[in-house]
Amino acid sequence: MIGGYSSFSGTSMATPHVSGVAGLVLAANPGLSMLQLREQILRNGDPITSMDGTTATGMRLNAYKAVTNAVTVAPDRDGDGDPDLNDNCPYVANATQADANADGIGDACACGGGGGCGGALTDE
Ligand SMILES: [Ca+2]
Ligand SMILES: [Ca+2]
Ligand SMILES: [Ca+2]
Repeated sequence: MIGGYSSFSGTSMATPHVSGVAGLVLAANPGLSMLQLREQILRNGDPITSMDGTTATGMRLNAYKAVTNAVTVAPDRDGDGDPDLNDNCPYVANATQADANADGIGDACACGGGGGCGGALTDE
C-alpha cells in the first residue's frame, strides 16, 4: 500500500488508539486515577447503534470529548474515591477518611499515634 488508506478493525486495531487517548487525557489532567481515566474514556464515546453488542460500551472512541471533559474532573491521585481536595490523605487510599485526632491529616498517612507513615504528610 503506497499513498493510500486501508481500513482495519478489531481489538488489535483499537488498542493503540485507546492507549493514545489515555495518554492525552492524562496529559490534560495528570491527577486522574486509573479508574477515573478509564471512566473518562468510556463515558465520552459517541454512541453508535451498529456497535451495540459488539463493543463493551456500544460507543466509538472520541478523543476530543475525553480530553476536554477530563480537565473538569477533580483529581483523585490515590483512587480511593475521595477527590484530592476533600482527601485528608491524598496519596494513600483511605476511603473512610478516618482521622482519630481530628487534625485534618488522615490516620492512613499520620506518622504519630496510630496508622503508618504512608505518605509525604506527617501528623503532629
Ligand atoms: Ca483520593
Ligand atoms: Ca486518600
Ligand atoms: Ca490525624
